[in-house]
Amino acid sequence: ILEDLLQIELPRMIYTKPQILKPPRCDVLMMTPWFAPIVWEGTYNSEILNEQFQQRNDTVGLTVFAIKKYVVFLKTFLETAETYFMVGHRVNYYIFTDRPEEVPKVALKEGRNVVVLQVQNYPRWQEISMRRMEMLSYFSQQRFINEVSYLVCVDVDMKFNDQVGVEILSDLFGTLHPGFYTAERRSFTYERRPASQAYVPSDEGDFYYMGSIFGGTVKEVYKLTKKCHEAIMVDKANGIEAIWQEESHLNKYFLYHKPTKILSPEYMWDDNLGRPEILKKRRFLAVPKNHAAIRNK
Ligand code: 2GW
Ligand code: MN
Repeated sequence: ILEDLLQIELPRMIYTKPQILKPPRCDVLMMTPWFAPIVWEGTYNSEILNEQFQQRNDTVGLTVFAIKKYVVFLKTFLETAETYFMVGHRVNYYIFTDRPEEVPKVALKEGRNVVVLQVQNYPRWQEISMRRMEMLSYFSQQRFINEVSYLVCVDVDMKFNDQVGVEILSDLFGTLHPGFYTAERRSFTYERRPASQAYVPSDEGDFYYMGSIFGGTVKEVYKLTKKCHEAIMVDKANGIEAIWQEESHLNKYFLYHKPTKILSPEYMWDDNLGRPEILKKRRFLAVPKNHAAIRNK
């Protein structure tokens, strides 16, 4: 990837110069202590990023699971992704489902494809959520590695509401949970029982990341999902399940494998949390769901 970057030559471009004494945002943290950018509106220039990415002609994979009744979320998810996700770039949508015949036909722009991957269903919802790690690791090495450069792995009960583009891409990225980005470390809902593989001691932890959107290169996503799946299996053998299922394991992973980029809550928002001043865009939104109706089998 670095080699590819070195061969990119940008055309003449006109834009206002960066100002060393006038950072674009003073109200939010733009960089972690390990020098990973935190992506907020106003901190990057899409024109430059798009030009660089365009020259590489890479494809981005967007993975989503729609098991049982969750197929109802696919139409809005795909339609809004066509409007806002990686506009102008090549995209493969990978839809994991047990109901392939219920995947809606949505009109796709050029360079964009839907791939339906049939998978089994699990009776417990916790298992449906956690088994995503197993299936993502399996398909990463079987298929995704040959088809895309980056993977973006998301929940399906979501809609795109503004641009989500190549600014999110990096070797390994996670997203700040919208409910915890201002919270103290002690209030992060990490797994706190030492018996679980997802255990995080009370004096450690950088951020609380949300399980509903993460990604990176196929290689990094493979390593992450494989390790999380293995940890989930060890827990299972020990008769323990982490408090927030695979989200807990993801948080443990990111503590000891620092993400190279972090997405602000613009990339995972829930309107139940209001509209704070620092939030200039709401790019990816939770779709309200009737828990009783949608979640029963
Ligand atoms: C069924 C009953 C109860 C909960 C989930 C499900 C279910 C989930 C299902 O019947 N079919 C299905 O495809 N799913 C997939 O799992 C779907 O992709 C969904 O977006 C994902 C996570 O379930 P969800 O969205 O209902 O849970 P949230 O929105 O509370 O998710 C957070 O917590 C989860 C773990 O508890 C995950 O970490 C998730 O990434 C978080 O956003
Ligand atoms: Mn969800």
